Amino acid sequence: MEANAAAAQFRTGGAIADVRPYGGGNINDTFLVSMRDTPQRYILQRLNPAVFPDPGLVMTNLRLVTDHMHKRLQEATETDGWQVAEVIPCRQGADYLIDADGACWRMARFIDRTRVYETVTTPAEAHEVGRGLGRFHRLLSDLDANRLHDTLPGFHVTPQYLTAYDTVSETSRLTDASCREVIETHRPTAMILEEAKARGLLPLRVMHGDPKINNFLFAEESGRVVSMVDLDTVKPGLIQYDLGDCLRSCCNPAGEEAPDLAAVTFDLGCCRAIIDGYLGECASFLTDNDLLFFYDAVRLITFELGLRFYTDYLAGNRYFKARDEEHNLRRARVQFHLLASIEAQGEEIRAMTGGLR
Ligand code: GN1
Ligand code: MG
Repeated sequence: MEANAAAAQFRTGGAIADVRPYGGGNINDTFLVSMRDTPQRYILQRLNPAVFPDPGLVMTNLRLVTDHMHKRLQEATETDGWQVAEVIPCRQGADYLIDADGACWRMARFIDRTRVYETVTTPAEAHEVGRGLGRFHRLLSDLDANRLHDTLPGFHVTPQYLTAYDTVSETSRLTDASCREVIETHRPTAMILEEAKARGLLPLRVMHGDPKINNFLFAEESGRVVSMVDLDTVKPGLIQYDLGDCLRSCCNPAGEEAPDLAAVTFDLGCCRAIIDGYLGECASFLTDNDLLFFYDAVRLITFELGLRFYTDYLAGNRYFKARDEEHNLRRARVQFHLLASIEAQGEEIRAMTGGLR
């Protein structure tokens, strides 16, 4: 189904003026829908069926999480202007639409007077990102994570990505010596968070799953983060992966698509500001163990994303959208380069996130 036809199936309550591609997601297709007679805009998304085989579960999670946040915000005396994207049902009343090809479409109200960034450029922005992620975790801290579905089994379970890599690399005609070396050096560390989870050191909580910089909405006027979007990957998991992924994404000023590896570094000032903003929201419910594992999480999630990109390169670019055959290889190199920068500054990062173990 075309995006125009899909948009017409939802309860926007008026004539649609324009539907255009929006944002740069690596998995789903996203569109911005504008109306002819009102300024209200909408976000329309087509979920990638190869990645999300059971979109009904994604939407159930979305409902649970957004309803819970709404409830907590209604009870709060100070909401700081935090907003939760409202799900727009289809004309038949369901939360989503399955087209003739089996793909899932869904729509949300666009949160107006906000903007997204592709990189963090000031300490104030970094602090806001940390505060935003902390707010998200805090609002959901009393939602029983077991009520959510695991929509992407194996997502952010590093040892499983290693198993997938081992399988693919056996048969792929492609290889890259330096990526292989990084993977073999880091293989022994891949279990650290899963082991801590299994030993009961880290509790299962509600995680966002993809807290990269362009999933934070900044209010145009105040510059404050007022929402987190892209809730497809919300699931029961470790919040360590979230803070780790947020630092991985935001503290690399050159971005994931950096053409020049030399520009890829992990910015400690940005890291400090994000952690500061985050702890300001979450310190009250985090345990000592939570803090202790934050450094491992930054390191692990950066390694994991590099491994995922590299495996997809070896597999012929089946998961992440890629512009050319080597796009995922270049993305992998960026993450592995960032990993080296993180490890070179390991002591400093550990000191910021919970001291030495
Ligand atoms: C994917 O599609 P997007 O850009 O929202 C991926 C994340 C990665 C990210 C890297 C479901 O997210 O895990 O961190 O690319 N999402 C999924 O840019 O695999
Ligand atoms: Mg995403």
